[in-house]
Amino acid sequence: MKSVVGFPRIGPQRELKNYVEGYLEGKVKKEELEKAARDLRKYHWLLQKEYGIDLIPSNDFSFYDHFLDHAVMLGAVPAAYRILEDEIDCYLALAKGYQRDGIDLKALPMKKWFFTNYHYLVPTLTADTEFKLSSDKPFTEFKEAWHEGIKTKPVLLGALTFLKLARKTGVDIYNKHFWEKMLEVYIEILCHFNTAGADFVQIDEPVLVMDLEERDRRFLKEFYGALLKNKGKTRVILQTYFGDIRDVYQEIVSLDFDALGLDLVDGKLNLELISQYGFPEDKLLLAGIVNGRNVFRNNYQTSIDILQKLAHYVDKGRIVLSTSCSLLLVPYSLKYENELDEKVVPYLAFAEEKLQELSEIEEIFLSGDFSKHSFYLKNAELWNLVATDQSGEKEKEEENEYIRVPAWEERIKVQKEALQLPFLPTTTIGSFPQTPDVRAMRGRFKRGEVTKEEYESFIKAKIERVIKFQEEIGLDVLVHGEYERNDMVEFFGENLEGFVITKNGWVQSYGTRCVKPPIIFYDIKRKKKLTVDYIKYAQSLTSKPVKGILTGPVTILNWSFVREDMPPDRVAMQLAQVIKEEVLDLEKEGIKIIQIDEAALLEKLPLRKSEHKTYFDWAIKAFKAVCAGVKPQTQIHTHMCYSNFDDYLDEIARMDVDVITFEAAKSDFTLLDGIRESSLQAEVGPGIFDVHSPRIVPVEEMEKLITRMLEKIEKDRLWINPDCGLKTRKEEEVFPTLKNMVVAAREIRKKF
Ligand code: THG
Ligand code: ZN
Repeated sequence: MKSVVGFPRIGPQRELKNYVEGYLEGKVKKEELEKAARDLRKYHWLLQKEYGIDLIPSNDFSFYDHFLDHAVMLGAVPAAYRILEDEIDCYLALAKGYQRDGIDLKALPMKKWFFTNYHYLVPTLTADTEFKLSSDKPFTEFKEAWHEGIKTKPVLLGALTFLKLARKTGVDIYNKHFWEKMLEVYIEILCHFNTAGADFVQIDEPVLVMDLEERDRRFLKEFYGALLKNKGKTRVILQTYFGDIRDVYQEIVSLDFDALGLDLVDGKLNLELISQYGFPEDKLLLAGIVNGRNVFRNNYQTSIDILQKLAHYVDKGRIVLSTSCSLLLVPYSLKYENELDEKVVPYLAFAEEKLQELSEIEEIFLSGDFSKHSFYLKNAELWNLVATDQSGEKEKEEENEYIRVPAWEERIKVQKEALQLPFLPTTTIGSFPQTPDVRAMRGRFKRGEVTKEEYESFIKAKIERVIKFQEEIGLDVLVHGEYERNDMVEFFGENLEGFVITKNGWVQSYGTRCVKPPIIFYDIKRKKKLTVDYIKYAQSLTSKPVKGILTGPVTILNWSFVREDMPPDRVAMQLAQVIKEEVLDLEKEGIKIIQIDEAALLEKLPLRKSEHKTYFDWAIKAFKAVCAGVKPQTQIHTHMCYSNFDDYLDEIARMDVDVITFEAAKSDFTLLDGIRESSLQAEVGPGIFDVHSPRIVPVEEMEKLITRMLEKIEKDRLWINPDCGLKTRKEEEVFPTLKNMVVAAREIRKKF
């Protein structure tokens, strides 16, 4: 048998994005939106059926985010939003906010989904939360598929994952009084599926791969002990992914689940757990062998090895082949890629190709002598071709070879002398709004409708305009606006050697927003300067310093797909070398400030604390390798976002940057206390307005904020800037706020 944990839902051509955005803009009718969603679901189900998948998921579809769907279904949303009676409107208000007709509802905050680039919406659980079955989405989808002749496996988010990942104010999630009502809702859902004739239900508990405590184990026993008494004829799968379940394996196998889904790609230890503790004879084992987080073909030899080991403990008939996690994290299909490097294509498998892989592996596994099977032979030949010995090539450098000299205290003096900036210097993070004309022009250039010269003079005109704007409002450190870049990682992927770029390899990042991660396939080299020309041009237009903006090695790595036989630390160091070449070229051209963005430094931080140190060691080493060798008077900035880095300030201090800007406006200043108490020496720019809000922020509000920040951070250490890049905003939203920001900084300066 074959199972898929979840399928992408944005549509092979990002159809859902256009429908949802169209609906929000009032250009698409609700019926059209609903029909588009039904069509997509049908397409996903039939495709999986075509490839012979036995356990096809439903309720993995979402208009925006599956975590929000789940919160809505449990009734765990603030009453204020119910003022919108229409189900979809209420749902989208939670996702995007709603400001109309005197109603002002804010969007829920977002957070990264484990170590992926997917963001889920974070509901808040309070003492007022009243759990109540509030949506029939899972049942509707089940019926819809049944109508197509497919009996799906409905997917539900598990209780512990939901409780642990939600925000809590004033509630103890482990207190039975709090979750009793939620249990009733889960029971009600199971009963519904029983009645509807569902053979399987999949409950996702990815938090089980994290470090867990005794109270988590107790919760699992109590909650699932009670829930599973009500499963009736429906067989319940406990699905885990993103790692191994070492802290709860024995508890889980002793519960009355009918099947256990284990990730055998990210959770190598799962195999050991089975060999150590055995696997119950009454359960199915869903063996997650096809990587749901990467775009490379499966190595059949590796998978067969795992399956054969499993077969010592579980009879073949009870092993179900599965993806390691939901395929939400990979693009749809290679059939939309007609311009890819032909040498690379055979090594790639997107969601659709992964379905095929499940079929092939099953066939090989069940055939008597697998080593003669044509699928096996073909796959073995493929991987033999690229098999390289990566072990010998690793250089044996030490982190201390990357120490920047002189030390920060000395450097910062030299820099202050060289830059002559006022105190509370004002700047932006790098990108300016990518207005529709910029996107349109890039599209035309890529399609060959305008020449390189036309495109370049268009970009230069944009740079000229934004430099002029920044001078007019009086910013101290200017940027060139990044008009030449689509995405801060894709751009570097397109212009460096070693990467492969797809045409349509979109992956949902949040809601209707997608990214197109570049693929690292070869050794990385810089064949030409990447950013120097435009930044140099921008600097030629002004006497103020223009900050050169680059993406750092760890972020490029974390937002790319990387071959599984390439050790990440080694790829990070290769990336560091090419970014360093770019830094030195910028410096040579007279750029005095260089920002190396590490927006995603913490994204792939391992889920288990015991593995943090190893990660930080190589990630920080790579970052430092970029900066070592830069002149003392060249000021190195970095920018970080999307993570709670309060807990990692001492690690961040090790990056030894001169200035760091980050998102703080929303985190209530606790971060500033943390900074004061940490070993971080750098000057800091805790963003003073939230770039994700379209609101124009008044001068007085920012003055107040700066005054409060000055209670925590000395005046000579504080920078004034927005909390992130401005790429996704509209000019009319941010230009006035930027102007106000500069005025606010000047007003405060006057008070000293
Ligand atoms: N780049 C990459 N990953 C990211 C971000 C990024 N992950 C975290 C965060 N930023 C996610 N935020 C966004 C914000 C906007 C968009 C995508 C992710 C976006 N995407 C366009 C869309 O969906 O229409 C498509 C991209 C494009 O047109 O170039 O707007 O910055 N790698
Ligand atoms: Zn940011």
